[in-house]
Amino acid sequence: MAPKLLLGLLAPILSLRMSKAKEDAPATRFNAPGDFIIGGMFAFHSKVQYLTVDGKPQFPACYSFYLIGYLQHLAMRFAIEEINNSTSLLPGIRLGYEVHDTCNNEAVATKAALAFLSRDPENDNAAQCDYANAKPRVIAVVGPSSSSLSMLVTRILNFLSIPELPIFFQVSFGSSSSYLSDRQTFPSFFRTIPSDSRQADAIVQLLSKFNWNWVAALATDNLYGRQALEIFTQEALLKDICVAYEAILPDGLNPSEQNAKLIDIADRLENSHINATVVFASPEDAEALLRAVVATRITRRVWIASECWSASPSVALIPGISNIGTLFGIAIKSGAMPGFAEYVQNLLAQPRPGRTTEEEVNEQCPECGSLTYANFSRAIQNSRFYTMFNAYKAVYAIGHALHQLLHCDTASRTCDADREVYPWQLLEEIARVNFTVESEPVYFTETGDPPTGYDLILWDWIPPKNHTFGIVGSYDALERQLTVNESKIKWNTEDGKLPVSRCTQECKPGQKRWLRGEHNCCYECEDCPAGSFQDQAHPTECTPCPQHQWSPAQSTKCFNRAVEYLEVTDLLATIMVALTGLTLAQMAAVTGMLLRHHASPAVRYMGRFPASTVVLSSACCCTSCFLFVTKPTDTICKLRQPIFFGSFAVCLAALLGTAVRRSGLEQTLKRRWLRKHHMGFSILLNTAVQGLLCLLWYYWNPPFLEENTELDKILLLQCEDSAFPGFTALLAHVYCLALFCCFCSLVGQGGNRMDRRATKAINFAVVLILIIWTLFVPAYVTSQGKFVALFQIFAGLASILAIFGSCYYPVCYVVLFAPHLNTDDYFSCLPQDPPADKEKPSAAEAKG
Ligand SMILES: *[C@@H]1O[C@H](CO)[C@@H](O)[C@H](O)[C@H]1NC(C)=O
Ligand SMILES: *[C@@H]1O[C@H](CO)[C@@H](O)[C@H](O)[C@H]1NC(C)=O
Ligand SMILES: *[C@@H]1O[C@H](CO)[C@@H](O)[C@H](O)[C@H]1NC(C)=O
Ligand SMILES: *[C@@H]1O[C@H](CO)[C@@H](O)[C@H](O)[C@H]1NC(C)=O
Ligand SMILES: *[C@@H]1O[C@H](CO)[C@@H](O)[C@H](O)[C@H]1NC(C)=O
Ligand SMILES: *[C@@H]1O[C@H](CO)[C@@H](O)[C@H](O)[C@H]1NC(C)=O
Ligand SMILES: CC(=O)N[C@H]1CO[C@H](CO)[C@@H](O)[C@@H]1O
Repeated sequence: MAPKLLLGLLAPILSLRMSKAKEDAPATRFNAPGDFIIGGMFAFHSKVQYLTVDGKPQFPACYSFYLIGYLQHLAMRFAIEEINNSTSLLPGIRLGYEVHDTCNNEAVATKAALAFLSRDPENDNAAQCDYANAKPRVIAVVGPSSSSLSMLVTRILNFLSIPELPIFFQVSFGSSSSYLSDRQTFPSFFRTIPSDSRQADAIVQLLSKFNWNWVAALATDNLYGRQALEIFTQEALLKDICVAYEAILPDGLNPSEQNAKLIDIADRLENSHINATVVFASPEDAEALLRAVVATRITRRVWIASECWSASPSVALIPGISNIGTLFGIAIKSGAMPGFAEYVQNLLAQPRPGRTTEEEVNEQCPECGSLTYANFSRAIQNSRFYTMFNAYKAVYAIGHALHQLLHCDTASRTCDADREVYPWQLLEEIARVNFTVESEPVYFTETGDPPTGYDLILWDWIPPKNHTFGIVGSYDALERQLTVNESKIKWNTEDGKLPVSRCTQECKPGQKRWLRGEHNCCYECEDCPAGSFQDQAHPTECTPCPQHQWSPAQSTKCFNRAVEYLEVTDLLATIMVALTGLTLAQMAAVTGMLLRHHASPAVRYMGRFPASTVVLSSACCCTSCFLFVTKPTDTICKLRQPIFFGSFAVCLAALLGTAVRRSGLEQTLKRRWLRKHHMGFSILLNTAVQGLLCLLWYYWNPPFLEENTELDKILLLQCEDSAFPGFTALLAHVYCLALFCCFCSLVGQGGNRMDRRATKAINFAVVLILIIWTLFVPAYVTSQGKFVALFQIFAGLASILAIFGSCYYPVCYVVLFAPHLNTDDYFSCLPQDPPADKEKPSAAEAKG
């Protein structure tokens, strides 16, 4: 139904060709007979005119000869002839061709497409209704170049078949629209040029490479331009490039209106100070635009030309174009076609068969009769930058597919020439081709796209009227990577330096962006504060450093903090350790002396139990000091305070017991057992209190290893003795104990002279201890850092020395230097009673 309707609508077009019926078809300029015919659609002209004759609208008339389109068709013919000559590809098979001019126009292209469908080349009306199993004259179509025409032609060709079974396929060489990658809509479309999405990627990479993020984008008013612009804007946004000005170039206006609009666009570009402009345009539109730009005297900007006009000779020849600045072009990567220049030269020199049928020539191409090689020499010189090679590759792709389909055997040089070939079979085969031509790989992805990349070209103007295109980089379509050789780029700026196109200058490393306005290319910069850093992935944020690291202000990274803790090697700690050692040494000396003279009255007066308790516990307390000057671990943190305060409390408890005895307060105790064992009781009780406080502490809020980061650049390992009920409670208990001891030694009335002296000594020691710890508290509370722990060691050592100094040194003095005083009498001791002493030491002392 639908196909018939379409044919009905197209009948007037079809009848046009019918009137041109000729007798037997000779080889003409645009046709050659062969076993298989390849169709070609090329734009020999770029414009059409809609004329009316006697008020009747006419078929559009083509004008404005398009040299590159003509060369593309020659490249196709060159490839066909090469394949015909070849003994390895399609041996013995002759390919023919049938080429039509599209004039870059939908109506003209439709006519050409329908011509391919007709059974009889001379009768377009012989259209068939069932193409599914038909064998059209043309097995494949190369072209057309423009994306919109490709879509139209693909649709027409597929429309006339059973929808799921495309009968024609095209290998297009110039249609870059990414819509054509849609396999649902264009199942039979293949192409030898990359899709526009790759081009957008390449341009965005180029902009990023040179740090241009404030750009303008202009596009032709057609499907190609609008779509390329859309894809580019999207890709740019992802890479933080702002398209600050966007415009569609005018189309279809009369020349003066069009020029006015272009001048307006150029004025805006001039006033915006945007230094980089991307132009997706057809060569004609680009030429018109750049004429306006040259007229507006915009100079020293950067221009990026899309693949369509990246090497357009007509643009390059605009007078004064060399002032516009630096022009980059994205050109489709192509290869050399050795022999092509000679081929064209020979062809144009030959007397052409087309000349005889002047009518046929004039119908398609009136200019073609007068062409000489000189017209093409410049384009052929630069053929690298045009799409000729892609037409050439397209023909080879068809040739290779046919080669497979006909089961050609290269060794025996035979093909199954009689095989029926349907276009849909060729379609399957072409999806599988994989070969190289002129060392360029040719195959098609699932979307019908090739593995072709781009060349980045730089225009160079040679005064007065010459130019060259230099290749300064390339884009790999598989890797999706643009590489640019910067040393080859000559910047056309005042100072020859890289031009800048940014809304605001880039932030320095270590600064974050403070966005202003809607564009995220416009911002102010702010230093990241110390303790945070700026990473490239989040330009608008400062990321805080992890706990174990630090950073100065305006930093791009964090540094590991130096781990510090109180070590023996620190000077103060060394001094403390030495002091501790000395204390332990004098303790050992005193102990040794006491042991040696254990029988002397002076020593016996002191009593063994309290003396040994004091010595042992203060030794323990001293030893615990070493736990404060090693690398702290959690266990050490948990152990050190209980050991320190526990032993110190035992020491004080023993002192308290002695004080109670010497001061005679013992007698005031009610219970007899208490009177007898008050010393042991005091020790037990105070140990129990310490134990209980520790239990509470460890249950509630135990000490732990702290990684202190308050100081810059340093990770301080220290034990955190949580305030309450831990450290404070232990300290308070010890302090109260000392206070009580002081109280007892003050209140008590000693029995005899010696007892009073002993009480005074204890009192003196305890008062010293109280002073030391009273001073300790404010010093401890107000200080910070690793040396704080030393205060505690110092206080502990001083307390122990105070006890030894006032209680033991006098005894030692008497024993060593005043033997005349070392008598029972002097010490008011009980007469020596060794057996009792040995069996019941505490009882013996109790009597003292
Ligand atoms: C094909 O072969 C003919 C005759 O051998 C030769 O003149 C012609 O140049 C060849 N064409 C190509 C494209 O190789
Ligand atoms: C080809 O070159 C000749 C001589 O330079 C010129 O007169 C003619 O217009 C050119 N043809 C085309 C189509 O450009
Ligand atoms: C094409 O063939 C080459 C080897 O001849 C192979 O490495 C490559 O993967 C093939 N490519 C595809 C798309 O099949
Ligand atoms: C243009 O420059 C190229 C390379 O520098 C040179 O080969 C060519 O002859 C020049 N053409 C003209 C018309 O000056
Ligand atoms: C870049 O171009 C220079 C010549 O202009 C060449 O010497 C150099 O090798 C090229 N570098 C790369 C990476 O291709
Ligand atoms: C463009 O270049 C000019 C001069 O080289 C400079 O003053 C201006 O700031 C640049 N514009 C942008 C947007 O970078
Ligand atoms: C081997 C062969 O058939 N070569 C022919 C290929 O086609 C050209 C014309 O396009 C002929 O000239 C060759 O003879």
